[in-house]
Amino acid sequence: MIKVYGVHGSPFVRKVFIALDIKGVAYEIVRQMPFSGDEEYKKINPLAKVPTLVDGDLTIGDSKVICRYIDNAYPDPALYPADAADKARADWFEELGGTYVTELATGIFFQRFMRPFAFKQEPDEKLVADIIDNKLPPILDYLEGEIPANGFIFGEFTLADLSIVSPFINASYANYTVDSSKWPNLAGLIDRVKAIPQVATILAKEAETMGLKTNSATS
Ligand SMILES: N[C@@H](CCC(=O)N[C@@H](CS)C(=O)NCC(=O)O)C(=O)O
Repeated sequence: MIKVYGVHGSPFVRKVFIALDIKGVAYEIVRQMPFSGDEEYKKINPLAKVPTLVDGDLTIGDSKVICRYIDNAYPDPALYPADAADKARADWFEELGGTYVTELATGIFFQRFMRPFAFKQEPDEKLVADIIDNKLPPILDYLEGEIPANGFIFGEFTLADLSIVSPFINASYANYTVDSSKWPNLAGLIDRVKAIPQVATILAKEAETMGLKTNSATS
């Protein structure tokens, strides 16, 4: 059976769990905490990041690489668009979501959630305010122009939608919500992605394992 190394709550591991659940592929979760300095884990993923996927003889890291593999190996239903230009655009959104957007959104999550709960430190609210007031709005404006008012970016749901939404789910755990009066398309996409049954199931498991009081990711 496929093994996925990681934990509930990581925006990257979440993508892999949801992709496998939508495909109906069974998998075992091997609990691997990020930032744990686990030397054994580095033998299968020298970057020491989660997720890592093991499928028979194949061992690979990085959610983008893993999700591409899942989509190729288990094609039904497709989780990336078929058209070459759309595919490239989906890759762009996955890259953007997994880098800059994650950096900002998980910056809020790290300060307000991880610091108090995992490291018993006060959050740096100045840093959080700088992200919310200055750094996020330009990228939210950009995303707003790329996201349709209804449905998903490419009509059907793809991992591009999830890659954009996933970081905001983490930010919502730290009381940040995307203002639907300013960014209605993005806020709507977040709600539509969260309503997909396989996404809702994984978010319920996150709430359970992380002891969350669930907040909406939009307001
Ligand atoms: N590009 C990677 C990023 C994975 C990543 O940064 N995972 C975080 C957890 S959310 C991690 O393991 N961080 C540990 C570290 O950076 O040492 C992916 O898409 O899988």
